[in-house]
Amino acid sequence: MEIRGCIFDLDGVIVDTAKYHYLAWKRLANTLSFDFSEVHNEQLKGVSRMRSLDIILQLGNVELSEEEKLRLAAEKNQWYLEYILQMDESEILPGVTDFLEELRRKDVRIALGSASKNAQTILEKINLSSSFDVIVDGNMVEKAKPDPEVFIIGAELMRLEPHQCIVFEDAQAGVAAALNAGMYCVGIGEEDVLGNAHIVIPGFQESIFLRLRIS
Ligand code: B16
Ligand code: MG
Repeated sequence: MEIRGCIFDLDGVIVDTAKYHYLAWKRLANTLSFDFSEVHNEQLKGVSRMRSLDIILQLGNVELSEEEKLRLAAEKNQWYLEYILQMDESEILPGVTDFLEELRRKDVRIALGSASKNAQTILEKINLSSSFDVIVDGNMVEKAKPDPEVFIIGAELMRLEPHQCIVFEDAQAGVAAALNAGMYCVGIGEEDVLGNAHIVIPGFQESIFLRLRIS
């Protein structure tokens, strides 16, 4: 396995924006007169905005027109933006900055592969935009994870073949997308959730280079 590029998911890998998605979705559910728990929020990780809304409406047993759904999704995004506009570098998850710098020193190409349409804004707020050679976000893809599109585009823009890339993912849909793309996948989180990934690690640490054989 000769690894030339690394593709990073954003939410749950670089930063923990799931907590802000949760607060904004909960507020939306509450305006529709039902509650939404953090346990339910797990189902939304890595899932697109409109699919997330469908899952929430199903939980609350609410049926709405497409037009109304678009309006609610936009409203939720406004509330979510209020949170992410307050973000700064302190929210980068432990070990990420060192890992990205080490990859740069080793001349490994670096891409972002996120379902979020707010990815560029978040990277700017945490001052990490320049760490990525390529950024693929929810505005650039038609098919959501587990479709491999987001990672295939990432590899193409890095001018690499899928087998030359590692994907770092925290969500089941994202792990499936990476495997569907024919890439090596490192799960970030818990083994019992991300067991389909090639390896699972709790977070970024130095020894990971040895395990991944990036020289
Ligand atoms: P937005 P990722 C995903 O980001 C989140 O995990 C998921 O919860 C969210 O619904 C999705 O982005 C869309 O986000 O509403 O900002 O477009 O994990 O793929 O980086
Ligand atoms: Mg994620």
